[in-house]
Formats: sequence, C-alpha cells, structure tokens
Amino acid sequence: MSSKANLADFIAHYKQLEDDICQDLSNFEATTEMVSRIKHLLDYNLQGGKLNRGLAVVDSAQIILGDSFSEDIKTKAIILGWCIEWLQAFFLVADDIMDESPMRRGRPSWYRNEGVGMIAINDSFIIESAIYRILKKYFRDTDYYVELLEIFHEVTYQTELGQMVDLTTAPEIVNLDMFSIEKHTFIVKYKTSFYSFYLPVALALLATGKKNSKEAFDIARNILVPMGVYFQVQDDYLDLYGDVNLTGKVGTDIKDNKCSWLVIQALKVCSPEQRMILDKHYGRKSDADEQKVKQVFEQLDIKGIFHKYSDETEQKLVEQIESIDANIVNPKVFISFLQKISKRQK
Ligand code: DMA
Ligand code: MG
Ligand code: MG
Ligand code: MG
Repeated sequence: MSSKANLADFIAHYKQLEDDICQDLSNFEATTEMVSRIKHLLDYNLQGGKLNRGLAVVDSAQIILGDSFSEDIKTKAIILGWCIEWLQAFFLVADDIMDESPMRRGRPSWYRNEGVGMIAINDSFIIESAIYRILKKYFRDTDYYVELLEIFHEVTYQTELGQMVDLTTAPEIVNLDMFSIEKHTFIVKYKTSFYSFYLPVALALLATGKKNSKEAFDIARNILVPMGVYFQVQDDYLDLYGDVNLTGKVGTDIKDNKCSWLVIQALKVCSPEQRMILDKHYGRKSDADEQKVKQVFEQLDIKGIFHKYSDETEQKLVEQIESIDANIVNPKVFISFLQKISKRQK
C-alpha cells in the first residue's frame, strides 16, 4: 500500500475527530453557538495544509511493521497523526499573530478574520487542549498513554522555547550582530525539528510497541533533528523566494528582523558597504526597505548559496541514514521523510 492510499484514509478520518471534539463539548455545558464556533475554528485551521507531519506517523508505522501493520494500528497512527496536525494548528495560529503574517494556506491568517483578532490567542489554546481530549478518548487504555502525554508536553515545551528565542532575537531595534549560525540552529532545532520531524517517528514507535527501545528513539532523534533544521532552512528560503501560489503564505522574515538563514549567509560574505545597507534596511517595516535588502541578497547570490547548501545537506543526510543500524529502525522511515522534503517548493 502506498503513501497515497494512506493519505486518503488519513483525510477521511478528520471528520470523526472533529465530531468527537464537538460531542465532547457537551461535558462542558457548551451551547450550540459554542460548538459551531469551535467547529469553524477547527475546520479553518486544520484543513488545507500539506499534512506531511500527520501522514508521516502512518507511513512510518507501516514501514516499521511491514506485513504486521494491522487496521487497529493504522487507525491509531492516523489519530496520532491528526494530533500532530492539531499541535501544528495551535502553534501556527499564535505564530501568525506574533509574526504579523497576513496569510496562511492561501487564506487570511485566522486572527485576521472578522470578529476574531486577539481572541485567536485563546483559540490557539483551545486547539491545544483538544489534543488531550482526543488522546484520552482513544489511548487512555493503551500501555503507552503516559509516554504519549509526556512526549506531547515535552515537544510543546521545546517548540515554545524555540519560538521564544526566534522572537527575542528579532527585537524592534535592529542589531545584526545578534545573529549567528549557532543561534539560528538553536532556534530552528527547537521551534521546528522536534515537533515536525522527531515527533511523528517517535509516535510511530510508540504505536508500534517500541516504547522500551531507547536505541530506536535515539537513532530517530539523531537523524531527524538535523533533517528538521534543513527543513526550516528551506522554510527561510521560501519565505523570500517561494511562490505564494504554492506556499500559501506571504513572507515576513526581513520586515520582522528574523534571524533567518538567508541573512546569516549574507552577513558572512558581504562587503562593508553592503553591510551598511543591511544595517540600515533589515527589519524595517516598509516594502522599500525590504527591496534594498533583497537587492543585496541578489548581488551576493544567496539563492546560489542556498542551492549548494541544499545539495550538500541532502547528500550528508543520505549518508547518515545509510550508516544507521537497520535492525533497530528500518532506514526507509527516514528516506521516505527526506524524499517528501527534497527540493520542496511548498
Ligand atoms: C514557525 O516558524 C514555527 C512554528 C513553531 C510555527 P515560522 O514563523 O518561520 O513559520 P512560518 O514561515 O510558517 O510562519
Ligand atoms: Mg511565522
Ligand atoms: Mg514564526
Ligand atoms: Mg518561516
């Protein structure tokens, strides 16, 4: 069975989980208005994404178990996959407020909807809490329920720490000396790698009965954290050079004074004159300032630097995957992940 077949089943399961959350609200004296608002909140923020993270739980579980991949485990993997999509939606609703991003998945960011605004902060908390209602309903009786709760909490904390440093490294008053590749690696490892890359495979390991295989979790972490760093470098690249019709979002990193991979490369190779232009125009809110920064990036061929980095990094990841002990985790789990993000445009 292919990943495509898994995708169809994955998408089909969404409705059940949404219904679960809506029905569960009767335990909290929810009025019909409350239920319909939450249904809309979930529909708006859980549809239209790539579903890479969620689907990766199912694909990974299938690769791990091979012929022993049962319907029961598949359903569990689908539900856990949706829990990652829920977690992502919770982060993104808040991220778009903090980054002042106008657009997400080809539509206005949730907080920009009429009647939403800063209520979106609490909405993001509600999406997070819903994860634990789903976990309780479907996993309370499994022997890995505690591990599930711990991992969701730990990964959430990691992501929040990454988001904190992402935002505090981008203050209103620009000081490009704050940026470094070490800082960037910390930020992206925490804000992206753990929840987007390590979590899907860790959940697949739990759902397939591997909770006591510390080695398997260690191998997964060692390969997936650097893969996630690469993924976020691609995100930084697409922020400026991606096609809005494919990414569904409008980049804000230059205006937001973000410690993006692109500006770090520029700082590394720029002349003193170009550095002055970056100091003057990076992190300023106008299109004209952004354009000046973009010109310097073009002079420095940051695009070319990215493509070279991209080829080298993918090569290194393949080598790292080839070196793992296949008796502990099937390397196809990681190859399948890398294929999904290789040369991505969205
Ligand atoms: C986002 O990084 C990370 C999280 C945890 C949502 P980002 O702001 O670069 O993401 P995006 O480009 O999707 O707004
Ligand atoms: Mg953002
Ligand atoms: Mg952000
Ligand atoms: Mg981004």
